[in-house]
Amino acid sequence: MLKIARDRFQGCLVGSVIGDCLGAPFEMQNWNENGIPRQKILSVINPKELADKYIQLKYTDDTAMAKSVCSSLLQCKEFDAVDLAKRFTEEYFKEPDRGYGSNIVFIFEQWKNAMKTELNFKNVLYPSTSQFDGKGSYGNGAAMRVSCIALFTLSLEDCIDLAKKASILTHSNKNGYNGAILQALSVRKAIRATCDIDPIVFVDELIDEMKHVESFSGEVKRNTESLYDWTRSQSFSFTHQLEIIKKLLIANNTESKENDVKLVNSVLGRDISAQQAVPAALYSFLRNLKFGFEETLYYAISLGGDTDTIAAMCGAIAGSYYGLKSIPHSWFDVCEFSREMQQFADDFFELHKS
Ligand code: 8NA
Ligand code: MG
Ligand code: MG
Ligand code: MG
Repeated sequence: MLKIARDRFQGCLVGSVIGDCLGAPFEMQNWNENGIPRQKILSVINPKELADKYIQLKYTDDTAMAKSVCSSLLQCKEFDAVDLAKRFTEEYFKEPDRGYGSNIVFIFEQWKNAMKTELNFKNVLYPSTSQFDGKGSYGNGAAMRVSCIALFTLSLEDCIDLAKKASILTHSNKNGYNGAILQALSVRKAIRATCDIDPIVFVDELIDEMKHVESFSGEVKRNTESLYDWTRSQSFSFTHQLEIIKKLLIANNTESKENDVKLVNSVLGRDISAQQAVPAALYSFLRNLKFGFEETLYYAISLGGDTDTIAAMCGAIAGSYYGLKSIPHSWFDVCEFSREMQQFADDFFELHKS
């Protein structure tokens, strides 16, 4: 039996939807290297002020797709590629204006046709593996939806295997699915932490795990040059990015947020690729361990760029560690679908009790 508090299951999925809803108003609004000023963020999402307002902050594609992964795993009690593809497709055509990436929608269209002609998805991976001249998508759209896989699986191997399977359906590029694996592993580690997290140990363990994962999906080149040389390196790997995160954490720039954001944006990035968004989300969590859930989320959003997705992934990791109790009530109340995500978390929790 898995001994993890229900509160942390809830924190994971509620943290994810809250990150999505709170980050969405800032998405792609600020490409300044200094990111988004704290005052600007507080003027929109300060929990004290939101408590008096009768507004609803809408979720985006991140939650729309996470919803399908949760409901598919809970209903099928195992990974079922065709079931998940159908749910993604139905969800998209029900509400196409949730801010989906510009290429993923072609996959939904092909699946819709497959559903109409009842060919029964002979090759459910065909649309994904055909994208970008066969290279597949490396967008962050797989990573943003896989956090619940860390709640569903017990072993490390199953977590990696399922994160990959749930990703390649739409993101067959190795950086697209490996980014999703890193996100699922980060949630897994955060939710299982039994004492204060040492950020360096956390990263070192992820480096070992990702080295193993990436050794199966292309060469992982090691470079002993400086931080900047690494980021210019042609052969991208998440293992490299984790080494950069470790260097940033050791340099420990927690005193000056402005300088830190500038540096992080130049060495990690914060765009719609998994290569940039997943490390940015993980770093946001690890850098702010002293400050708690709320500050962590402000920081993730302050990077700018793909703020809803970075905040959704960071929110899932942070929520898994701090638990639902650490999330301001007014955020829970104003964010669309928080209650439903809490119910999904309860359902995953119950699975492990039986
Ligand atoms: P996706 O799979 O369509 O990828 C997003 C974009 O990344 C593509 O449209 C391409 O421009 C680029 N891309 C991905 N793979 C490759 C490749 N192999 N070669 C060249 N370019 C590539 O969508 P997704 O599901 O990964 O979504 C990624 C992000 O985009 C999400 O954060 C999502 O929220 C969305 N997004 C939407 C808006 C909006 O307002 N509609 C704004 C920002 C981000
Ligand atoms: Mg989105
Ligand atoms: Mg986004
Ligand atoms: Mg997004």
